[in-house]
Amino acid sequence: MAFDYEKYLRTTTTLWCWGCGDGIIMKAVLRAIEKLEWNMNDVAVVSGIGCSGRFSSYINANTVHTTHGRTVAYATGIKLANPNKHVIVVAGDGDALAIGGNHTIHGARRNIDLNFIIINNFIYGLTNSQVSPTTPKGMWTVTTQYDNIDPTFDACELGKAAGATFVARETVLDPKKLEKIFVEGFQHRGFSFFDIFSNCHVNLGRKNKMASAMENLTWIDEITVSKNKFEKMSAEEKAGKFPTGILHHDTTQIEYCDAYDKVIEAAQKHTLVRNLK
Ligand SMILES: Cc1ncc(C[n+]2csc(CCOP(=O)(O)OP(=O)(O)O)c2C)c(N)n1
Repeated sequence: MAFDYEKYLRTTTTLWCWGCGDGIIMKAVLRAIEKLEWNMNDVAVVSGIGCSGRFSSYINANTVHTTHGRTVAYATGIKLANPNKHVIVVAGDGDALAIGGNHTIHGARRNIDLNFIIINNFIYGLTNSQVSPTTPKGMWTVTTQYDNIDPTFDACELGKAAGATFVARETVLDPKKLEKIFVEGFQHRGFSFFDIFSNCHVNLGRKNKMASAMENLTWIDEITVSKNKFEKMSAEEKAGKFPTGILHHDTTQIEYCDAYDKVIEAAQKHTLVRNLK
């Protein structure tokens, strides 16, 4: 039987461009929610500004459409006040890694139980193609009209270095794999960091010789390799490629709401966390 997406949506009309990968990611999120049998009353979706920001408008859950770059700050407050709710955070690469880069780092560092999904389309999509921290070197954007000279961020390396305890990358080319890593990561207690490669043939592709969704997706296919294959490649072969799959999973670190409970307990007993038995 076909999956009933409408059950989870406020509207079946979405305003993403034809062929945009954002809908593939949203559907994979919804299938993961269904698989985990989460009650939508217990789900909060926090998104920033941008095409990716529309997630919170479409999904029928507890939602906040926040300011650009501040998703993790809002989500941290929601999670600390409601530690039993499932919080899904959605941000574009500009939102998560440029204007909101600082919040991303500190959310990961605290290991708060957020499911942080970066929709990485390598560009500022909504505002018509400004350079982002993941725009590849040599690509044209409206703010780099003689080509981008900035080195490209590897978001997963950043997430891992900052302290995220679940780090995974997938692409919209394989919706089944996407669903699977969401199911795995959503169950992880701690900061789950997802770097999801998506196409923006309209604002990245148009000026970079991949004006159709298929051309943009073909390029994404070319720059990604499964983690197992990647590990066997030479440094030369690895250049410009990104491994996919679960790249890091550490279950030994304390989650931030659990750590904060200790602060509450210490305050109630007029002692210090270190003195608790
Ligand atoms: C503080 C602030 N600065 C700038 C903007 C303008 N703005 C809206 S969306 C956007 C870019 C979005 O790009 P990205 O975060 O990569 O998300 P995408 O649209 O690609 O999903 C910008 C710069 C804003 N809304 N707020």
